[in-house]
Amino acid sequence: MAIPSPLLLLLLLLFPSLTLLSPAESKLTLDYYNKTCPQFYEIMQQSITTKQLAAPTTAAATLRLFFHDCMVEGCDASLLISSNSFNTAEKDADINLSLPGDAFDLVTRAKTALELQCPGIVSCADILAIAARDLVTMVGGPYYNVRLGRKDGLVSIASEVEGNVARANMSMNQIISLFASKGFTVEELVALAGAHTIGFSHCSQFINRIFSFSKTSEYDPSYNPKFAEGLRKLCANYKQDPAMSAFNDPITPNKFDNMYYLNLQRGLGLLASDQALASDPRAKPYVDMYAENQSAFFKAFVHAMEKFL
Ligand code: HEM
Ligand SMILES: *[C@@H]1O[C@H](CO)[C@@H](O)[C@H](O)[C@H]1NC(C)=O
Ligand SMILES: *[C@@H]1O[C@H](CO)[C@@H](O)[C@H](O)[C@H]1NC(C)=O
Ligand SMILES: *[C@@H]1O[C@H](CO)[C@@H](O)[C@H](O)[C@H]1NC(C)=O
Ligand SMILES: CC(=O)N[C@H]1CO[C@H](CO)[C@@H](O)[C@@H]1O
Repeated sequence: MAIPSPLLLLLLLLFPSLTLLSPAESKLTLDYYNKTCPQFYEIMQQSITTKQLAAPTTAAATLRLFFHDCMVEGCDASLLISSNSFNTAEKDADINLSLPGDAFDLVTRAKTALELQCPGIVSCADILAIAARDLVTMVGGPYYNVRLGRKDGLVSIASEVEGNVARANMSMNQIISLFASKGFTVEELVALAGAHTIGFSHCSQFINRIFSFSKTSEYDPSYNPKFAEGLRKLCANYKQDPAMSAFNDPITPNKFDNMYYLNLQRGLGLLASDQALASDPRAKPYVDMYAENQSAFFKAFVHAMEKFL
């Protein structure tokens, strides 16, 4: 991409979702690098496999990184831009504190390998998109098409992350309208949230659900009591050890499957935003459908992921 004109820059600042669904992006194609970098898929596959075998948390870290990158200014790898003394970048917004290093490391490694073969051709945004897809597939999830040709963004502003990224303590109304503002229906939101079938969350993200929850209950009564008890033990010392984390899916934590939805039906939703899907009348029918039918979940997940441009 050429250096953005001040007007474009202003537009991007005013309408952060502009790049997500703009007509310009419809130029993305499946075979974008076939001529300019024929080794693209092979190099990606190699970088991804090596990294995932060495660090199995890479899959979840990368999927989350891709999602967050896409929610702010479209999938432009702006999340990879570093801060400087004039600008605090997206990746340094406090919510990004927890974005694990493995995903950044994978993109850097793949980019380095690709630069050796096809200098200056492949964008980091496309690397991140393919990595997320291949890793989802590698841990048991469905394969979906990733159209290529994204340009890396030059704009990355921490303050834009707030409000564009979903928080565990947001109300269902807030989450639904956030996703709607990015072009996603409630059905798509519920399908995308199924990404929490892998990976983990830090105690700080659900601590208010397990200690001093209310006057009448020490923990959130929508938790399965045994699960709440386990989490209270796990997180007892989280202030001393802020890295302490729990699996998002306590039953099959490393497998991309529909267990997430079955968990929600049993009070095993880790985050408040997870559990809320199972009680909200707009979201619940999809939770129940995906809990019952993994193919339906995979089909909806594929459809929603293919919308991230
Ligand atoms: C529906 C609203 C959502 C909320 C409120 C939310 C919130 C969170 C939070 C608070 C964490 C834990 C972060 C940490 O402690 O490090 C997390 C982890 C994660 N999220 Fe979400 N998320 C949402 C939707 C999504 C979507 C749509 C995706 C992907 C398509 C996604 C993928 C992930 C993954 C894979 C992890 C685990 C990361 C890891 O293990 O490193 N999330 N999410
Ligand atoms: C592009 O390359 C991929 C991987 O090598 C291949 O599967 C695909 O068929 C190619 N597409 C076209 C249009 O040549
Ligand atoms: C939600 O959580 C964030 C940190 O994750 C915190 O800054 C914010 O104050 C919380 N909001 C509410 C309403 O609790
Ligand atoms: C499960 O979902 C798939 C995909 O939507 C559908 O074709 C199939 O009929 C569903 N199976 C059942 C038992 O409902
Ligand atoms: C605001 C803040 O604490 N940002 C941190 C984000 O994470 C990086 C490391 O990944 C830290 O260096 C920043 O200080």
